Amino acid sequence: MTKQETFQLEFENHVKEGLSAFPKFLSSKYIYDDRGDELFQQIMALPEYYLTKAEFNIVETHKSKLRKVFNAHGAFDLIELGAGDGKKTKVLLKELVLNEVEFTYIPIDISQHAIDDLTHSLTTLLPSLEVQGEQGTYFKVLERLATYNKRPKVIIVLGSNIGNLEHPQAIDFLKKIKEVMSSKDLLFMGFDQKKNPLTIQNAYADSQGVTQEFNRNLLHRINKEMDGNFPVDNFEHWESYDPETGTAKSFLIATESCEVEIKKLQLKTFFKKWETIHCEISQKYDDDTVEWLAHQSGLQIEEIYEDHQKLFKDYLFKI
Ligand code: AVJ
Repeated sequence: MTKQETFQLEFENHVKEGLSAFPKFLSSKYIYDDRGDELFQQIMALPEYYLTKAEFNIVETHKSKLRKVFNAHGAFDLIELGAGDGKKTKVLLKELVLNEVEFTYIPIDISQHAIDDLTHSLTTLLPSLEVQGEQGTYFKVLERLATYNKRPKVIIVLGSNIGNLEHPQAIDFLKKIKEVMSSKDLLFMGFDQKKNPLTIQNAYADSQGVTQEFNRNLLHRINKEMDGNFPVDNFEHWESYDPETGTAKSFLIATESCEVEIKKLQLKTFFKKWETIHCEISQKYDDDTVEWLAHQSGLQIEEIYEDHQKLFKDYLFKI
């Protein structure tokens, strides 16, 4: 079975489980097909979605400090998990290349398409940059790199992607990264911060309804890929941020009762009016929580970088 087929089967089993459960759920992990990627690009450009701008500001403000920290032990591999379009990373890469730092940029992504696009745009922007894209799941590639690469590693994970994980899963994720790290290696990772609840609420319930379309893409994918008949327009997006736990949760809510049939799964599922599907969490953090996650995972915080509006932080960890 190809990787693609395995992932598709995983998606189908997830849909079966999530839509048979009470309360129902579907994971945001499956939003990202081509259309989902495009909608996320649109989200990053929204005025309400402060995360991308804030982290861009961090990288821009602290780039020369970061260059020195990353380069402290000489030539290194800069490994990025979840490369995306690399707007923030490009600031770092440019800083390193212009200062003639010796390093190789290794973006890892599940999508070969994303890697090819990124590699292509980088050869135009920074012709002297050494890029070695790796297609695959983060940990398989990381393990492979750890066994034959002798240079110090700087692993970067931007965008508060860890926020989609519940704390126990986040700890597993950090532990797996820690396992491939040696004493000279670094981890540089974004964590969106607790702040005025309204700022968070607005970032995930934008006025143009892009986030609604982003979530609805899950239903569109089920209709298209599993021969389903979700009346997608009858599912409205709802965002709920809990300032105590720091968890922003997104839901799709049925505004009418309906029966949905998904032929490929031989599944019929009924929605009562106002029934929910939980789609995503976007966890918000503070220093104590990140400190606790690091401690649980065997990592240590070395440095904390913040944007000028104090909305977002990137943490530098070592083992
Ligand atoms: C890609 C996980 C960082 O949770 O902020 C954006 C995804 N969801 N708007 C986030 C997302 C709704 C995003 N991450």
